[in-house]
Amino acid sequence: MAAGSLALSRLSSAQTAPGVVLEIAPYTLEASPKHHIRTVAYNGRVPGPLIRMREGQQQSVEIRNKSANPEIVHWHGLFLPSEIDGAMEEGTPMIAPGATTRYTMQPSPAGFRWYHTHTFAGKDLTKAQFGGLHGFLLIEPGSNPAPYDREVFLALHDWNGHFMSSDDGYMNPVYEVSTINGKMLGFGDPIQVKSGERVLLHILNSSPTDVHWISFSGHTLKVIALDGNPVPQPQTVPMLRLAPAERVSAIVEMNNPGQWVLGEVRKHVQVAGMGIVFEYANAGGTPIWNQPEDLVWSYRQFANPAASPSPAITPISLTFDAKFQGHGNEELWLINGLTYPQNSAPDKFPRLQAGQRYRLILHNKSMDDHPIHLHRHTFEVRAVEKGPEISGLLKDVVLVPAGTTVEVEFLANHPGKTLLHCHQQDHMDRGFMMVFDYA
Ligand SMILES: [Cu+2]
Repeated sequence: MAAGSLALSRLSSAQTAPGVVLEIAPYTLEASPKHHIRTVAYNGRVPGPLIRMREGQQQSVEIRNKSANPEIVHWHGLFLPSEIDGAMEEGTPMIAPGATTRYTMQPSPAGFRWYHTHTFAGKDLTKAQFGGLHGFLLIEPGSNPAPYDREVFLALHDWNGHFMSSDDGYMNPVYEVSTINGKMLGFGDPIQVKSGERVLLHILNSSPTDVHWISFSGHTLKVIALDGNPVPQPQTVPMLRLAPAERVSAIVEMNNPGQWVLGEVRKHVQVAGMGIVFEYANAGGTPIWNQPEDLVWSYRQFANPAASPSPAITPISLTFDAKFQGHGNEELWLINGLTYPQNSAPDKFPRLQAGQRYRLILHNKSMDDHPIHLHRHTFEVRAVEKGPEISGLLKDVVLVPAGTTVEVEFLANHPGKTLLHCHQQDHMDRGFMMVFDYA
């Protein structure tokens, strides 16, 4: 990345923000005194450091790979050129073991983003997103109204997975350990709060494969942003659902003194460790968990009704399905009947035109739910769940439940190779990807 280095030295004295340095190296995570997980991490911690950047301000980045395998850092939710976005399928170079890469970026859009590895795991459920290579990234807007007293960043993650054959014969990862910010419930430091505070929670699901359901006992969550983008209709909800790679930003009024658990609603996942204690100043007693009865979530409640018929939009129909390869074997994932990279040959998919608005019709014929992520763009969710069309819900990941169709629109205004894929690592590894090219 010689060009990147030159750009760095030319700009560093003028307008470039102080550099972000990420060092990728082996690390042993202590999820609890009985759970030591050998993994790879950024800067010797899981999650990696919270990175704050200013929207539009030139930012230098240095990535040192001190691990034994080639690495790559994807900046999830940003509008970056394909060469640095962080997917080899788009042409970003891998960083060889022992190598360092440097480049500059112009971070946008503002909001809660994240960064993570974008490598292949295959049968090794310690690699790629199964490991510790993920961290929070906050792109601060030019002006920050900050109507809250404090921000708390939480990352949900699952560890020590192994493949298990499900009823339908497909192989799915199951996990022994689940954490929030790298710790099992009861083994991390409680989050200290004060009565009367307004806390802005930024929650990331960095799980390699699993959807998570989160509630905060004794409190409600006012959702103000999804995937870092303000929602048109903020709502107070009893719990959150986060598919892999999704983010939820929610305000909590700290008005119920005591010690409370924020955790996974499904008991077996909380027992595996997914929970964290919030402790009010001077509160005694033991942490309380109130078990909700039902799982409740809807994207629709945060959106506006669709206003008027959309202008000229080009539809692109994408059908997701699996090819069964025999009982107990891993299935192959197909988009319009083809797996990656066969599905991304120039004659197979439409080449996007810059300036054109597209509607992706995501038709899930399979028996699994898929969190679909589009790189380098934000999309607007237009059709989801049952009911009329919606507008104003801006995301970069959308969960497409089994047997349903979800429709999203995006403006093709960032020319360059663009990856669309299922964010479930094992699905991605088995062909659930495709690359759009456009000039
Ligand atoms: Cu999937």
